[in-house]
Order: sequence, then C-alpha cells, then structure tokens
Amino acid sequence: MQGSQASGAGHRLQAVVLDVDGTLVDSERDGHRIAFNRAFEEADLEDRWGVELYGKLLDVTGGERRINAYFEQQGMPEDEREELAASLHARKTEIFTEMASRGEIEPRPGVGELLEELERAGVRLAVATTGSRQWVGPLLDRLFGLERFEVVVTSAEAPERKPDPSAHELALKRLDLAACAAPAVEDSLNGLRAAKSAGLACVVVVNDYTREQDFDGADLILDGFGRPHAPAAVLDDPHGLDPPGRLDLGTLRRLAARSGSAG
Ligand code: XBP
Ligand code: MG
Repeated sequence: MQGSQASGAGHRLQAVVLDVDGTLVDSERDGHRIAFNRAFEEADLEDRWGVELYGKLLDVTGGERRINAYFEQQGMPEDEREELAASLHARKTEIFTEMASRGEIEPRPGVGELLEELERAGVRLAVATTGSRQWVGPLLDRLFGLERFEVVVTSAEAPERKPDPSAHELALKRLDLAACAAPAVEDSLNGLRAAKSAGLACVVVVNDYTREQDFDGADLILDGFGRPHAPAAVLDDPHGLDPPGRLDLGTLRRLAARSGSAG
C-alpha cells in the first residue's frame, strides 16, 4: 500500500508537512528573540536584538547561523565568532526549551482545530523544521502531544537549513509518500522555497514578520489559520481553492487533488 503511494497515486491528501516556528507557533518575536537576548545578557554582552532588527535577522535560518551572521556584520573575526555563536546558541537553546516547557509559547489561533480536523479524517501529521531537536520535542509535546506527529524532522536530521529542501525531502521519505499527497504549510519565504524545491505544494500562512515577503509560487496565501468567529483573509488563491475563511481539510484536499493531476 505504502509503496504504491510513493510511486504515484498521490491525488488524495494523505499527510500534511508542517513548519513549527511562525506557523504552528508564533515563536520568534516573543520567544526565540527573548531567549537570544537573555543568552547575550548572561554572557555579559551588550548586544540586544530589538523587534525590528530581529525581523531582518530572520532572513538567516537556524539560530547558530543567525548569531554567526550577526557578529560577521559587526566585523568579528571568523574563528572568534564561530566559537561565540556555538556557546551562545547552546545557552539560548536551554533558555528557549525552558520557556517552551513552562508554556510560554502558544499555538497560533486555529492550529489546534486544524490538527484535530486532519486527524479525524485520517490525515497523517509531519513536521519539517529548521529548529533544534532539544526544544522542538518538548514544545510539540506540551502544546499538541508529540505522539500525534508521525514524523518530526529537525535540524538534527536535516542540518542544511531552509531554504534547503532536505527537511521536507526527509519528511516525505519517512512518510513514504509522493510529494503530491503531502502539501506543506509554512509562514516564510525560506520555508516556501524549501517546500517547493522538494516538490511539495505549499500553503503560506503569513505572520507579522513575513507578511511583506514575496511569496511567488505559493499555492495559497492566508493571513491566519482562521476560526469560525475570526475568518482569515485570503491574500492569494491562484488555483481557486476557495478556503472558507480558514485553512481546512477541504481546502487541503483540493490542493492535493490539484497537485496530483498537475504532477
Ligand atoms: C526557524 C528558524 C529557527 C528558529 C530558532 O525557521 O530559523 O532557527 O529561529 O531555532 P523555520 P534554533 O520556521 O523556517 O524552520 O535556535 O533552534 O535554530
Ligand atoms: Mg517558519
């Protein structure tokens, strides 16, 4: 059964490959950014990442790479900044893991309802993130229950960060599915590029850091997951998927059906 799915008959929605940062959770501004700043403070550094600056730094995915790129901009020599980035990121990861375990990071509105609807329909859940395994597990577990995600790919398994397609490719491989059976949900241009390079259709659900990005090639763009009393605006719907004010099972099924016949 699974082999035949991988080899082609993928016009039925079978799984969804979800991003974490910015998608399942609004974790960047009030989560990772705060943790980076605490790590700087504990190391007696004067650097602090404000809300606006952090938005620019998000162009570089992966926390350690982000710190490294920032100190490179400050003119720090390579060997010095690599060592500093590694130690700061290790501490930042501990701080963020504690924040996640204490419940300080919340799901984006409507995510819980979407996951329940997908599960009820037998759609398998997978995660493809550039974040670190140390915090991804505790965060998913606290918010949703880790066992609900059949596949979780983090930077531990896919060290080439997005927009590299390796996290999505590995998620598909572990699901044993063709790309057309498993669309992705992302919040950022780096995430969209990663999903598309791996051959997945991709819904982009923007947030405050990403809404001005140019999501050329996205299969659907929404400004939120949407809830019955708070519908999400449709920012672009190039295939006429016609979501009912929220990202729902029917919309993802229409996307997979389209991807199967187009691919
Ligand atoms: C998310 C990231 C992550 C987080 C920080 O990208 O780039 O690096 O900002 O996590 P995406 P770490 O949502 O596209 O996966 O510090 O653990 O790297
Ligand atoms: Mg993201």
